[in-house]
Amino acid sequence: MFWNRVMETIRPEELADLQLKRLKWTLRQAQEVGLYQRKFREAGVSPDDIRTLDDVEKLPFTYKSELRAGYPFGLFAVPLREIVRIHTTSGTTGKPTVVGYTCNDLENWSELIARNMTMIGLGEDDIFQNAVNYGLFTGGLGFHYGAEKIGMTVIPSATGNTRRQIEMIEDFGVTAIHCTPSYALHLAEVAESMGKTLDTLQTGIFGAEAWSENMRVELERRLDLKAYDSYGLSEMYGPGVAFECLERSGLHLWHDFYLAEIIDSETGERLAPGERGELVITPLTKEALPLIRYRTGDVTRLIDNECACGRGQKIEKITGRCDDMLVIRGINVFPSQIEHVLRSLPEVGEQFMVYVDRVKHLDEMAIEVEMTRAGFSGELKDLARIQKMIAGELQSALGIRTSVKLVEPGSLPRFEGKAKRVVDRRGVL
Ligand code: DLL
Repeated sequence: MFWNRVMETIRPEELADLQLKRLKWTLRQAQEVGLYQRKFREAGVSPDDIRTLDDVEKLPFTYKSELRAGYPFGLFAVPLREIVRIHTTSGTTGKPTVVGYTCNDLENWSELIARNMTMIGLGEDDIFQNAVNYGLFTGGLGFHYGAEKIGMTVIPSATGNTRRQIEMIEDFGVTAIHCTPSYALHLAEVAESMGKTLDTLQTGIFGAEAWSENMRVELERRLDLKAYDSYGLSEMYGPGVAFECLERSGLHLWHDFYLAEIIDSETGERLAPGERGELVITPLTKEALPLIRYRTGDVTRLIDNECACGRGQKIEKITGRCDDMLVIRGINVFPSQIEHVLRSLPEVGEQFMVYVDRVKHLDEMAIEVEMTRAGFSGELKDLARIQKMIAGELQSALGIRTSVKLVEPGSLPRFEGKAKRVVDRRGVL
């Protein structure tokens, strides 16, 4: 099903014309911003030099640090009186990034979420629990207005009070839920402990953090639903950048709103079609906060083959962020790869934590792994065997030696929003 069939299935030639037209508009919009006046001057380019879509390569990148430096409103291209909403990113280090929206920006954002939801068959008959943080985080209000736009019955449950969330699913007959995959796992755990099977739930929309295919298998089994991946970032409105269709073989990136490139994050060179690298996005319709070639830091590749659903360009499920990638004794490891291995092992319980240290100039990775209740009450010699088996699986999948410590079920942290499973203590005294 389509929310906007014309745009979702637009022919490639028409799309290229539209993208170019919108790119030129975005460049004019960017010229209202001091940062871009300076960047264009320094790069020796003028928006008039952009005559084809490939010319975008002549334009400078935009970095998150530049958005931070513009705190709070320095990058807005419209007067503050035209801004009707502000969101910010959490900003773990330094000032947060501030994102502003005009009325048109909010309208466009809802359109994107409406497309996402309609694409997977949701609509007026669905009861939708939006179990993400409402407030400055874009996941709450972003999904809320998109879901209302297509006439779903929206329950703005936000996060927290997990037992109450589970009661609501049951009492209101919730058919679709949106949360982070980490929180979905916690919901499953608590529902099981309450003896609830949540029979009405059919669809799970999970995003805002990287999650593996094995996590999908686990969530689908335990919550008995179909799980879809949702990708977005605050700088581009929020969720609504790319989303899985019913085929679930990649996420459709909304081609009339975003121009995507994949680059080598070290050299900044554009990579050949199909190669994996850093996703760079130029949004094509943003009034308040136009961005040119924004470095998302997210690792993926473009998939250009035709999708059975009839829509265009896709990206592969995000592997992680360039800056989340751990380099352990020269080997690159993403936390999502660790998760993928652990979730394939029935002996492993809910949660894990990864610690990286430097011991005598060598990187050491230690993983605490929660066991299942049954496994934990087993005999000591079984525990030793399981520990060895997990370390062996990790070694063969990742190519590095790790020390594994088995811990009691329920002893590691749970997450309501994005999970933080890696503690890198190298360089910290
Ligand atoms: O996380 C927006 C969002 C809300 C997306 C709800 C999906 C659902 P930020 O807080 O700005 O925005 O974080 C953006 O989160 O650059 C990725 O690194 C990561 N991320 C978001 N979605 C996914 C995903 C929201 N599906 C950052 N898979 C992005 C992997 C994701 N990583």
